[in-house]
Amino acid sequence: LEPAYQFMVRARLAGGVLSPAQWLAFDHIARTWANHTLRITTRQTFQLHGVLKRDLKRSIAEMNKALVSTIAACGDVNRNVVASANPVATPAHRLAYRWAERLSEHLKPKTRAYHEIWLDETLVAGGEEESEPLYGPTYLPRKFKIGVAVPPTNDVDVFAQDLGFIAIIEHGELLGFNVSVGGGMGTTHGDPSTYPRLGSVIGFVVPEQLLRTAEGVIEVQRDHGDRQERKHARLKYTIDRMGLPVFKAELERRIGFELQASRAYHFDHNGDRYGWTEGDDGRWHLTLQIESGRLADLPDQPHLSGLRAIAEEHQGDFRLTCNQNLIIANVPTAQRARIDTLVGEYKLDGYRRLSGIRRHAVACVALPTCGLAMAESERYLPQLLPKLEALLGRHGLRDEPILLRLSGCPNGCSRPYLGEIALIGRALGRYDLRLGADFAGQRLNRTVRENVDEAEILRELDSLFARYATERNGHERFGDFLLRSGVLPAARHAIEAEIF
Ligand code: SRM
Ligand code: SF4
Repeated sequence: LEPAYQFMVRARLAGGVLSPAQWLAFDHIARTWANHTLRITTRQTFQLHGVLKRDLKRSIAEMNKALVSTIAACGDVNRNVVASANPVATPAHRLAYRWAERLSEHLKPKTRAYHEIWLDETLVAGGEEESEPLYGPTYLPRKFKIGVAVPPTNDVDVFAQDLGFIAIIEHGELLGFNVSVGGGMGTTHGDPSTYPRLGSVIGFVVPEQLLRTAEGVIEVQRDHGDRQERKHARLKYTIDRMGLPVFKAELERRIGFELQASRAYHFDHNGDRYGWTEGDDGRWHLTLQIESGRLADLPDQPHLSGLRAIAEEHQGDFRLTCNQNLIIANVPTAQRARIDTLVGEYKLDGYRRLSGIRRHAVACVALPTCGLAMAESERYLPQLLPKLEALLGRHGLRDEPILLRLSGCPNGCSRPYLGEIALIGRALGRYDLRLGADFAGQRLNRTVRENVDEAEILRELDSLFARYATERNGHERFGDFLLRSGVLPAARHAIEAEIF
């Protein structure tokens, strides 16, 4: 008798967009074969947890029936391409999203093995080498991630991506993209040869050069990435080993053109805007806050059912965000009131009452499903937040926006190295406390206390909040204050996103 092995299934949803019909398919799969929850991830897609081995094939087939694949959502290939979650604001935004979709499609593995294994397609002769012109027979040394950001919003944390594209839009026209390479978060406790790294901006390409540029970066990583030591296999280490100028020259040699000088851009923040916003075409978009991205039916918060009810009536689409939130997008004016009614009825209107820190809190899954977790994260957030809110309230900072990121281990799935405050799991109940990132995903934080428990974390933060409340300059952000005031020593090496 085989044990009841259970699996996590992750979908591929470029830019986090799905139709109401696709939403209903996910809802059905979650209720039938998973643990009755849907989990919005930090890469804008859904994960399903608790799928039993015998139900895996049915769940995956059902997703494919709804025209959603799980191919390359994991593995040593290009993963889900993330894109600014408000690509409907203007035509240029829409165009930037289309490019993200094209990247996703273009870089998808060509193998039919997925279809043969999961969708009962007839076996086709021919090796992977022939069928994978880009990845080749051995694929990449490691996972590879791409994000497309549309300034001034850096909701995709573009500098955390192996390859980031920053849309340059002037007078409503998409001119092209700045190219950022070598971002990545994961580290290993106690191993200084591993580190988080912000992407380096190496130039600008016009839209027609986008796909070839992405292929080129992937080719260089494929051929130069470390295949001996898995810990050093991500693109960030390849670039630091080769040196950025050599990497860039090799990229340009392969793609056959030189990158132009990078263009000016400015990011304001990396969060989501909650509530209703209007697009240029008169349609409306409602951003809801979903704590840790977990949609479930709790007795006082029937969120999963609420979204099913909305999907049954909604005429637009849904957009998942990299901050684990949800946009009910493209709502015609006439349907707004009905959506508001459903949102209220199913207690999805919490976004109206959020404290500043709750608006900007992201937590990775961690226990009980993540096999790599060293400490709690998603399940700890609801306990930690009220304590932080109480401290902030005491110092008159309840509404101050502060980026909080929790990860159950140093792999950094909540991109914690970009939190103004971050906790990174060491052991049950113990975390490294990191502080001092900026508010727009352009500066890494640094470790302030190692392996401390909640009481010590709260004590440390209480004294810092007290100073912040009295010593900050105007609207100075918490992370910036910590640096300017000298609470955090000046960095020994540059940590701002590098402009090459
Ligand atoms: Fe992650 C591994 C969850 C985004 C860095 N991540 C995992 C696994 C699959 C654990 C495993 O390998 O056994 C986790 C599954 C937990 C579970 O029970 O569901 C997991 N990662 C997640 C998600 C669900 C976190 C979330 O709370 O939303 C995110 C799913 C993304 C997606 O939809 O594709 C998720 N992971 C990230 C990010 C953020 C991002 O991509 O923007 C990072 C940091 C960025 C980066 O890659 O550098 C990230 N995950 C990792 C790493 C460390 C990689 C490294 O270079 O060291 C691992 C471990 C590994 O790959 O060996 C990992
Ligand atoms: Fe698991 Fe660590 Fe990722 Fe959290 S950061 S989901 S604990 S691998």
